[in-house]
Amino acid sequence: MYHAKQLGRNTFQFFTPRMNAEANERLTKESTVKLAYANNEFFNHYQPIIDAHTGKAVGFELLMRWQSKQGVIYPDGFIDIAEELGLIIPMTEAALERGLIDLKEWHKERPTLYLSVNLSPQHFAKESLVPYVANLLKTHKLPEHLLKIEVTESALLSEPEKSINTMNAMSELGVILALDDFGTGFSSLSYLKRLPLDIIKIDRAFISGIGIEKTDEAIVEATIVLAKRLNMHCIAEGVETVEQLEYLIKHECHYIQGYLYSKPVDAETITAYLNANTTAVSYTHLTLPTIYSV
Ligand code: G
Ligand code: G
Ligand code: MN
Repeated sequence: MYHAKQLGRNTFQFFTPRMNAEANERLTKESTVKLAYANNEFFNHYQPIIDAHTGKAVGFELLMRWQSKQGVIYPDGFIDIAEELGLIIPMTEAALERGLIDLKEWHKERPTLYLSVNLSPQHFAKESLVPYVANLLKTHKLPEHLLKIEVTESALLSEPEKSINTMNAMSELGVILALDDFGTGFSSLSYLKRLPLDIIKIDRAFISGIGIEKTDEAIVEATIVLAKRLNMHCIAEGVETVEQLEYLIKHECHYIQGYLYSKPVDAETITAYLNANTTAVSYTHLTLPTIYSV
């Protein structure tokens, strides 16, 4: 049935032994994810978002990981299944709660740091999301603007009205909204007008073309201009080279996320960065974006 549905509705497919194997594999995977959730095997990594002017972190994106018996598994190995099982909501809530505890710890070093969290479309359509977040921030005594929520355009595909209501309520609460993976979806520019967005994250698919592909550069530049004209900030994702960094700074996108500064790392590593207060990297000395200078 899954196989036929994947090919579109109103169709049929003959059942083959290969599909049987696939269905079994899926079932096994589902029960492993359920068990992993019950056993608390999911944990948080964080990737710094750097202000290139200072070379210091302004905040961190929470990226979930799974410590399985086979080793660490990345989100593309479990998010789909967690969404299908409806587990993505409690999993993300648990991640957010861990994240806020870590953020409070980092605030001892620097109280302006924020946490940026990815929410799945399902979560956005849930009415209790906003009161849940409001309550959580209160419990942790955190100002609303230090939580950022990353949404993708796919949040608007299934239940657009509900999602737009949630976004408006979230924004009224004071939480900051970022549009993730900009340019990779169906990118209707009208969303930029309708949604209370504060940040556009330029997808790494375009950043990786800087210095290589004129089309990618055109898209990056246009996005930066668009964000500026709409009074939004830009964050460049997947920045890996000094050349990309220089290009972005020249075009006035100075919030940078990518391996050039740091891969996603565990909470203790972030605490260590902050305690060490590694020398800031100013963009006037562009040749030395010290890796890990948070
Ligand atoms: O590092 P990377 O492979 O970690 O992350 C891939 C994607 O997985 C991210 O773009 C994000 O959309 C998704 N993701 C990561 N963590 C979470 C989470 O806690 N909740 C949800 N819903 N998605 C996440
Ligand atoms: O939420 P989103 O899909 O944007 O998540 C960001 C993803 O990009 C995560 O999977 C993260 O591990 C990955 N990532 C972050 N920085 C870099 C980078 O510099 N290079 C590459 N290849 N991937 C990155
Ligand atoms: Mn993201």
